[in-house]
Amino acid sequence: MRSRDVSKPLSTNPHLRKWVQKMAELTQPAAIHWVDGSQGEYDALCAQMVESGTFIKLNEQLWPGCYYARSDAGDVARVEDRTYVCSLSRDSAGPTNHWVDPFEMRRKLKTLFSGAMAGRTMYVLPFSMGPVGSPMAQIGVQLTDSPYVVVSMRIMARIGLPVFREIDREAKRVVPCLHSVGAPLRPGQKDVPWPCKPEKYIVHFPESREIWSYGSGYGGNALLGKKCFALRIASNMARDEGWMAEHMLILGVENPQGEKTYVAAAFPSACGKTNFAMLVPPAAFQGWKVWTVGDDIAWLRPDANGRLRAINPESGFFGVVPGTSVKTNPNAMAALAKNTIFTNVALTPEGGVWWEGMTETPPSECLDWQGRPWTPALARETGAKAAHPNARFTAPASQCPTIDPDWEKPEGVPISAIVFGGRRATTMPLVYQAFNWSAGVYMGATMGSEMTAAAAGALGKVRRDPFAMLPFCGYHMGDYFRHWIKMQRSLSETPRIFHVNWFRKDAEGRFLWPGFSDNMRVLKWIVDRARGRALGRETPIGWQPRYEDLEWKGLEFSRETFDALQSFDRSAWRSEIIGHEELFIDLHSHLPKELIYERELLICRM
Ligand code: TSX
Ligand code: MN
Repeated sequence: MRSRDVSKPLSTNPHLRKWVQKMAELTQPAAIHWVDGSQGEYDALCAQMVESGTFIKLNEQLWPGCYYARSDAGDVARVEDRTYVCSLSRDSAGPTNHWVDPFEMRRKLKTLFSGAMAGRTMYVLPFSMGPVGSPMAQIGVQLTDSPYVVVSMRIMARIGLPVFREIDREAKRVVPCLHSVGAPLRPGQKDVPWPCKPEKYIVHFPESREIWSYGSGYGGNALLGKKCFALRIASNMARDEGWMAEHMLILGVENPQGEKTYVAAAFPSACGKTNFAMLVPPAAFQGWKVWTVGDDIAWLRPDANGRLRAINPESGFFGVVPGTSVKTNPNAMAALAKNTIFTNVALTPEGGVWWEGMTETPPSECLDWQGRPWTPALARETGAKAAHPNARFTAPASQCPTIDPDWEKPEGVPISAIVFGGRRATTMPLVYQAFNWSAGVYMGATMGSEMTAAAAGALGKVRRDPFAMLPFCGYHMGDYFRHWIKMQRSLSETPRIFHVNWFRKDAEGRFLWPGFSDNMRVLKWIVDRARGRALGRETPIGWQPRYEDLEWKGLEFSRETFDALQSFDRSAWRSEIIGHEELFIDLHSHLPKELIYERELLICRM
């Protein structure tokens, strides 16, 4: 087959072509490559990265179609302190975002991007967040000098020719995204496996709907469709257009009668969101099935009948690897068994991958995520980890055994329940239901999670993370709460709202709840409540199941433990509400009055 001339534009859109030209003049790439999104192009880019040392091809027998990458040791996670929302006024970004004057930032970016792609290829990468042509989808074009980003984006989003066709057909508004690893090459200079720059900038212009990212090749810093577009920019679009861009998984619960109920859920990091999205019901739940629509982001919009419908704007999973095993998440393990890119895990001598928590017995030797020899003995002596704690798999969603048959439906799936959650050793019961929509918004606004060893800060301290959106809301958090309150008006039927906590502990520090598959018991009650066929008990904080309201088949779980798990501790709630107040003070000038009143009502009920 004759190879195509990749420098030939694949779009006729004059605005797009002019912008590409202008950005090429700014960044000075050695070549321009218009991405068609084909398998052949993907294979060629992977082969080129194997050649250059960015990728290692894994053992084809053990890990068919899989590649292995090690990032620079200083480029291993999102950089929240280098993430900016550059709205015209500081006030519209709010106190939870880093703000810089947009004119000043544009000047800075012009300098940074000047010649930034020298010696490299600039890829013109069109992507659709959401199924191509869906009325809920949005289109972006990312210019990037990273082939790793191009192949990762092919898994995480719909890219290439069908998207160019959409741009040309619809003359649809496109979100321009400029990305450079910030490591130009002089003529003859040898490249490194993971080019990047210590000084990183992840910049959003919410009014002009632009993203500029400089200095990083990793995850949410570089795959701009994900956090930057689908959450920070999309939250601005959603507020203006009457929909919602949320940090939520979407799952469908099918009962033995074949009835399907969809649930969206928001959890802060380290709560097992991907595991919940791919939940395997306990053996005793014969005929029940949990289907996966998405594990990270949901776009929700009221349909013509006022029902809330959701799409997963992504097409892949970018999941944390450590802790993922056949035991904790067999569906994720199946999804990542082939055609997957692994970043910062350990490499075994037979050309396979390994990470902490994958198997009970570690390999007797391997190379760690930085390419250094690692053995179990070394780990015992020094605590050295073979995989980086934020190591990732990038896998096609279509490979998940529980992927929902309707996951790519252009109109989305109808949402009957919204679940919030956090990691809380005390105070928060296993599950309770908000009295109504505004009480549910209060629940989401005051969400919190205890810090684990992975995050910086005091261990065990509750960190407020409203709607799990603290790092992802692209405007003032108080205005975002108001938008949630206002959404009720465009809904004929509001989804019921719940809070769950899989992590409550007893006085000896042992988890009270087995979690994982047994979360199905909670999920069943949630679905039954949402469909108006389960009972509960009214408490000061909301509706709770009684012991006899949950299905206990196949699990020995005492009424006493259940009572401890669900118990309401008045003094703990008193300090909890003081914690809410602390958050509200920061947002005070933009807080909707409904949330003030909800807090007052909660205090009164206590
Ligand atoms: O993902 C988790 N889920 C959700 C599963 C659908 N995790 C892992 C969190 C880190 C990402 C959990 N950890 C869950 C949970 O429900 N629960 C726990 C806490 C826990 C850990 C181990 C046990 C029990 C609870 N093991 C035994 O009791 C044997
Ligand atoms: Mn996430």
